Parts: sequence; C-alpha cells; structure tokens
Amino acid sequence: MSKQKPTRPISRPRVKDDPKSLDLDKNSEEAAGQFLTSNQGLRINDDQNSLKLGERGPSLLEDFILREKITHFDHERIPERIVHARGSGAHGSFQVYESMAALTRASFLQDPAVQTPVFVRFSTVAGSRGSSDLARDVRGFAVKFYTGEGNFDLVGNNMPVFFIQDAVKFPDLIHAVKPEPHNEIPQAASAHDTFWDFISLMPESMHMIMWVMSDRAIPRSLRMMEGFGIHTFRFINSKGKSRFVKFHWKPLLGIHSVLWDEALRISGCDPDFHRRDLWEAIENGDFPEWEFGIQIVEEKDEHKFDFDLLDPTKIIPEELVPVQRIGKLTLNRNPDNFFAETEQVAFHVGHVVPGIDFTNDPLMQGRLFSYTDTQLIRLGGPNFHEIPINRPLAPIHNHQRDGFMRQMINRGHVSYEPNSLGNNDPAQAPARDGGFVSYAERIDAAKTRARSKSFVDHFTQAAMFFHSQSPTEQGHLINALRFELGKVAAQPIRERMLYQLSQVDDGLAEKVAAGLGVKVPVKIDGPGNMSIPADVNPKDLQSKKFTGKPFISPALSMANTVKDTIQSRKIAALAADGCDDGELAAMKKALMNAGAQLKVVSPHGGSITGSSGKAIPVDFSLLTVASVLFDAVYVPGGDAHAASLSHEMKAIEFVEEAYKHCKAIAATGAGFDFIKMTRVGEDLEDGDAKSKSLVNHQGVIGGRSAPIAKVATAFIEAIAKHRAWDREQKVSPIKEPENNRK
Ligand code: HDE
Repeated sequence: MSKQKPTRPISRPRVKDDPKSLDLDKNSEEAAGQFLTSNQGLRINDDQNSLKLGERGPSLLEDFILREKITHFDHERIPERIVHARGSGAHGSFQVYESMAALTRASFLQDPAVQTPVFVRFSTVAGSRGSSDLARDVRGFAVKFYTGEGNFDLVGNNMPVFFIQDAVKFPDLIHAVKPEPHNEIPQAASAHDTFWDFISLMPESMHMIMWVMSDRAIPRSLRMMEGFGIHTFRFINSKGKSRFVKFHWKPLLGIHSVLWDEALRISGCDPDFHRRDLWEAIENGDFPEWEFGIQIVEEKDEHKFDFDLLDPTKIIPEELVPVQRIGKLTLNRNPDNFFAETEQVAFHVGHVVPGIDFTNDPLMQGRLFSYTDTQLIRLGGPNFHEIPINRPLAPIHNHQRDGFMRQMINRGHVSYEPNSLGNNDPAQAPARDGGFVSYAERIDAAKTRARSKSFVDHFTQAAMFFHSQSPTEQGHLINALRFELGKVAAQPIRERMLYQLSQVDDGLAEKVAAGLGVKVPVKIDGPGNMSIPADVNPKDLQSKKFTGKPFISPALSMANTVKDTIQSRKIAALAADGCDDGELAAMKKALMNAGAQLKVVSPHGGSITGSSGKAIPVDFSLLTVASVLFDAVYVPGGDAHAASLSHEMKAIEFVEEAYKHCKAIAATGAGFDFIKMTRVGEDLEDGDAKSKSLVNHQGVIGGRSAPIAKVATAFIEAIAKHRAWDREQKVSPIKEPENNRK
C-alpha cells in the first residue's frame, strides 16, 4: 500500500529484455511514495526520538524500534575480500559473433542472436576496500556470465601472467605485499621491504614483475585495459574433443595508462577516479566494450612451445598463436546498490559450464578450492549462491539443504539421492541434456610434491616483455622499479633484486641501479631461487640468465594500441570571465561530435561571463580539480580571461602539469599567449605569434590567430594518440647509467 503516487521516477532505468535485470527486480526495493517501516513492515511514526520515560528521562528497553534499527546498524559490515577488496562493478551483456560449436559446446557461445547477461567486477588486489583506485597494482577483471546452463565465471586479471606458479605460495605472496603486520604500513602499495624481499627470492615472479612495473599497473580507465583468464583452460566440443584455450578481453577504446606522477596526484584529488569514470561512462551512454578473444592450441601441440602451457607465469605470444575475436562484452547498466551487487557478488574459477574445463595448472587447481572457501566466511555461510546477484538464471534443484539464511523453500520430504519416495528427482542429466562431464584426461603418474622442470625458465619471457616495450614504456618501467626499490630500506634486498633484474637484462638492472645509487651485484650469496623444498639441490631449480636475442611481441606494447578515437575522453577548458565564448562553443561542438566531453574549469564556481556577455556555466572550480583528472586541456582566447588566468597560480599549474604529463594542449587567441608564458612556451617553436599558421608541436596545438576548426581537428588527433610521449624526453629524461656493476 502506498502513501501517494511516487513523486520521483525509480532511480535506475530497468532493462526490460535483460533476464538478469528482471530477476534482480524481484529483490529490489523502491522507496518513492512509500511510508517508512520497521523490518517487520510496521509503519514508523517517529524516527526522530527514542522511547523515553519523560522527555528528559532514560530510554526504555521496550523501544523495539530503536533496538531493531541500532542492531541492524551494528551488523552492517561484512569482512572485506582478503584480496581484491577494492572493486567496482557493472552489468552488461555478451554476444558471440558466430557459433563456436566446432570448438566448444558451451551454449552461450553457439548462437549470435543470444545475449547473455553478465556482471563484471574490476578490482585492485592489495588495498583495502577504501583504498585509492590508482595504486600500482594488478587489476582484477572478473566476469559472471548468467548462461542458460548455469553461471560461468571468468575470474581474470588485466595482466596475462601471475607472480607464482603454485597455489601453495599464494598466502606467502599476499602476506608479503599486504601492509606489514607490525605497523600496517603501507596501504595499497607494493613499495616496501616485505614484498621485495619475497620477490627477490622468487625468480618465477620476474615476468609478472615486468608487467606490474609497467604502466599496465596504472590504467587510465578500467574501460581501457585488457583482461586475461591467465591459466590455460580447455574447450570441449559436442564430440568430446578437447583443445587448450587462453581467454582474452580486448578493449575497443585501446589500452591506455596514466603516468606514475599522475597516479600519485589522482590518489589525492580523486581516489575514486576509476570507479567514477566507469560509473559516469555508463550513465552517459558511453558503454564500455571489449571483444572476447581466444587462443586455441590443439592437444597434439601441447609440447611444441619452449614453455609449459600449464605454467601461469608464461603467455602464448599472440604472434605465435593469434587471438581470434569471437564476441563482444558491453557494460550498459550501473548497479542499483553497491553492497547488494558489487560487494556481495561471489566469483569462482570453478563456476564453469559444459564445454569449458580446467587444466592441471597448479595455480588454477588451488584456486578451485579457494573461492568457495573464502565466500563461506565473507558472506556468512553456504547459501551465498542464493544472494540475488549470485543466483543463476538456470534453475537450481538438488538435495543441499538448510544453513544460515536459507532462502529457498524446498518442498517434499526427500533430500537424498537415490530415492524412491520422490521418484528419484531431481534426476542426473545425461551429457546430451547438458549434464557436465569432466574431461577424461589420461594421467599416469606418481604422487609427488615437485615442480616440473618445464617451469624453470623464469627470465626468457620477462626479457620478451621488456624488449617488446617502446623506449617510453621501458623508461616508465625503469622508473617504477627505481621508485619501488627506492622505498626498500634493506640494502641486501635491493641488491638481490638488481641481481634478479640482471638475469633478465643487464641494461635494465644497470639503469635501475643508477637511480638507486647502488651497484648491480655480479653474484649473490646463496641460490638465486629460494623457493626450494628442503631436500632438493638448489642447482636443480636455477633458471639460466637470459642471454639470447629476445623474441619481440608487438602485442605487448601499448604503443601499438588503438589510437584513433577520443570517445568518452574528458577535456578541460580553462576559462575565466571574458573568454571567447564563440571559440569555446566551437571547440565544445567539435569535441562532442568526436564523442568526447568538454568541461569548463574556472577560477570560481557558478558561471563566468563570456566575451559576448553570455553566462557560461562552470563545471568545476580550479579548487576542486586538477589537470590529472582530464585527458587534455584547451584554453580559448579572450584578453581579459587570459590576463586573469596569468595571475592565477592554479591555472598556470594546471597547464604546466598537463604539459609535464604529455597531454594534448590547445590554445587559441590570447589563450595561446597565456600558455606561451608558462613552461609550455619554452619549447614552442612558433616565432610569429600573430601568424594564422597552426602550431602543432609535440601535442601542443593552436596559435594566436589559428582558425578554431583547424585547431580542433589537430587537437582531436593529438588526444586520440593519448599522449605526446616524444615530449617526455624533454620534460623528464631517463638518465643513462655510468659504470654500475660491482
Ligand atoms: Fe584470486 N582470489 N586467487 N586470483 N581473484 C580471490 O576470492 C586466489 C588469482 C582474482 O571481484 C578471492 O572472492 C588464490 C589469479 C580476482 O570478487 C580468493 C590464488 C587470478 C578476484 C582468491 C589466486 C585471480 C580474486 C578473494 C592463487 C587471475 C576478485 C575474494 C592460487 C586469473 C573477484 C574472493 C571479485 C579473488 C584466491 C590467484 C583473480 C581468496 C588462492 C591467478 C579477479 O578466493
């Protein structure tokens, strides 16, 4: 019964043809137009005062309304995830381009007409739930497909390899990277002694270290990163034939990152930068999209590579086995409620459907245990699959019963199998009716605790990654290592790390060492690998230093990514009273036509008055934002506006910071004079400020009298390139080391 007609529309648009959206509606609550009630449905008359003995007297135990409210509040928190605590989620759908029946019988990969609802959760790994989005870290990329045959969870990361080869080392890795136990410092950061101590003793992590020290660990947006299933899985077709498969997500906007210096600033200006970006993009209708990619390896080719397909510290270079793009994931709806959906969603590598199966990757095997186990404590019992976000669209029928918070009301008196009293229902499903049959892999082996010799080469692919990076990316990676190891207090750990890096590449180690003011040791005390069982000779598990010619995989470099779109990019227009509103409007139109947004940033909030006397609404005051929150900056003309910006320290900083971070900067009219008086001007080549010619130099675009249409076109091209990296050599060059070996 409602109080009156709802005065406001329901908060989020429903997706009528999305079955999961409709399913969630069964549990959704909408307060508009309703009376306030207790949890028993009792209407509350006074939510301002507790029940007291007299106006100034003590509260009464009888106040069941107070007690209910406070008790519920007292129990609002659940444990955060032990890893991947900080996350952001979104709903969407997946569609395959054409039937994959030849490779897999998975029903959601058969019919291009079928849209499978999905829920995706992105996360960082090390930080707590409230930590900054911009930590240097791996990003989780977990996708729950609500298929007709049950849920399939692809619980991946934005990097295709992992630190360790065997699940038994996972608690050690996580203990090492988490804040140190004596003082709980640092939050969401790997730049500390325990992490690098562990890593320096575990050379198997070296390939992953290349990835996490690269800019992949500080994405520009969750929408602009790749995703990987990491482990080798199996695809099984309806004839029972198995093939190995690696899963990929390829973002249609390309793979882009911020600079570390920006990441540090963003963490202060807007620690929710990624979460906000994802949320706003979806609200604006800029639906994030990824293509689903697969790499297929025939069973007979299992051993044809110089690495082991079961080793999660290795990739199959795309140049050896191309990634086939077989479908598309689109995120199109923000959650209604963070806790109910993003926090309570429970992923599990073991949630598979017929047609997808596991391999013996020892990391994956451990994960198959961990995910259900962790939900038992985090979500409070064995019925977490009944939480609406986790509930499959496929019906559930089994003999599992009871437990905390059971929602399902199972009818009948039979809860065992076989039974005659219930006609032996629910019945087991033959394979032809979708019954899951594990792949009958043949194994003839002795029981052992051992690492396969085929897992021992730790440096070849690390070298491949490093050498496949552009010089700019290599520079960032070196600087990241200098930063991280620079925060390590124990000198022996730094030295051991430099030694490990020298096993990948001497030049890399020497450059990092130059930044630390430490020499690269030629040898170290004890074995390079300390992850060795008590009775094994360390020599048997030493990886050889990489000395050959590295394999170059262009797919590993972000320099080769998509650079022809500015869709959903956020550009700041730095404007004060008197700015040329004609130019501002023309630039806004050009950018919006290209799919981007222009936000007016001014010395104060409210509105400013343009040169024609029009009021221009201000999106942000300079106090509340910084240029690190934008992709590019435009400064329009207007003498009074340019003069006031030139007296505004924050405006100068805004442009200079964008310049330092190699962002596209455009300026017209007196706006061009303004940027010339900042650090940007030192490097401009334009001698004639009056000329109509267009300056277009390392991402700085414009001119005193350059036509706005031409400026806009060149600006859009420059933004699409993401950054003018050639500028970086000038702004912050990497110093070449002198003799740095000891
Ligand atoms: Fe996870 N991981 N993990 N992991 N993982 C968890 O499960 C674990 C690993 C990944 O948004 C936990 O529900 C072990 C690799 C993602 O809710 C936990 C090992 C990859 C998420 C767990 C790994 C991942 C998790 C914590 C080594 C990339 C976030 C909360 C054997 C392929 C999912 C939870 C979300 C979360 C265990 C290694 C991805 C404790 C034991 C490799 C994206 O169960």
